[in-house]
Amino acid sequence: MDPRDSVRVGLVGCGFMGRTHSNAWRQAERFFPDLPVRPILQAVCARNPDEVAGFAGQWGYESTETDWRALVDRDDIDLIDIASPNDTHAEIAVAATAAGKLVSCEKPLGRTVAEAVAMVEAVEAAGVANMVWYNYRRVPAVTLAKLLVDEGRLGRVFHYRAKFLQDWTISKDVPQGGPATWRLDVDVAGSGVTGDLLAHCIDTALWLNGPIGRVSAMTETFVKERPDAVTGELRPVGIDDASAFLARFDNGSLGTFEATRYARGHKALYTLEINGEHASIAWDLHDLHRLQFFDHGDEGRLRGWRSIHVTDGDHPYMKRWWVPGLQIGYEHTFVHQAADFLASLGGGEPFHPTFRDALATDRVSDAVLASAKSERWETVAS
Ligand code: SOE
Repeated sequence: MDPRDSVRVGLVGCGFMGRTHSNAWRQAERFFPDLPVRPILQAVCARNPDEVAGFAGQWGYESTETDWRALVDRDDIDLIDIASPNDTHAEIAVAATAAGKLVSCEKPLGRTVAEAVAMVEAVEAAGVANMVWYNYRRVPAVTLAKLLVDEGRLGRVFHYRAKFLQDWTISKDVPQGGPATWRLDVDVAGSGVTGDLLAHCIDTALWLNGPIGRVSAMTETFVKERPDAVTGELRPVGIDDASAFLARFDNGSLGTFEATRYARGHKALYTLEINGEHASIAWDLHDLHRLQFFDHGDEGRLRGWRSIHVTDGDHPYMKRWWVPGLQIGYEHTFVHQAADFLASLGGGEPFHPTFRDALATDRVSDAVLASAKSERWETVAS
């Protein structure tokens, strides 16, 4: 019998994110053996009985459900982990909270600010621990960037630049709706690349560079009609295929952001750069274990961009993995998130991003969409 406390996880959804979360709960225990709270993969829920049974067997869940309400009602579940499409987030989170569960939720928090506000109010009124899976904060190189910013190494920040580029929806034959392409259906997703991709860029930006006050945006829907994945019927497309915006941060710096699924050749190119008075930082998801750092304080003859291979024992999270020089990848960011959340439950550092942090991201996304519509600068609500 393990003397440590445990958290019995009930996962909703067994798609791409269901796999990243399941792997995270499993590996957190193995690679962070000193965690004060141990995750137990108690149950997984999805509508298709065969699919959910197969998933449970593959990832080691002890039981299955086909209705999330039954999962939420169970006494042997402590945490509801929401990895289902965006249109389910608010309803499940609010019900889970009412049942006294801890809640973790995929991004974006809500399809709209109104949904996100309801979710924040629910978790805060109930006083239950909560988190949103903005996983890129926990790429060790990005966490190192945060430490360098917090140490004041950049000085006054002038520019923040981020983009997230993909190319998987260029063909007009890609359908909307259904289990694989719900991200293209506005009723399910809430928005297109603004909520799906820019939301990552915004979350990291708010974390690294503080609040955004005003935005000026443009969006475009390049393919106006797509077949429904279930009926095959052509339907108007309601999502933004591409979204770009200018931002004014409260610290006086200027931001430029871009996300698209129409950048031929790019699959998931998330890049960010910050330019400060004394130093600059740059990071690229396709080379995720490296942080580029330029320090103007270096001796002039040797001054230049350093490419830091973030794999050493004194780099964030890296002593948990292999030996210096050996890289880790995308899935580890979720493991770090699960481990940090479990540590916080056991009395460790408070966990971020919470639902309230993710609401701030939703508010920026909302202002971006409003500005694209109004063709004017919009103030981000607080
Ligand atoms: C979309 O293709 C997607 O899977 C996003 O939904 C994820 O959040 C992002 O990390 C990768 O791209």
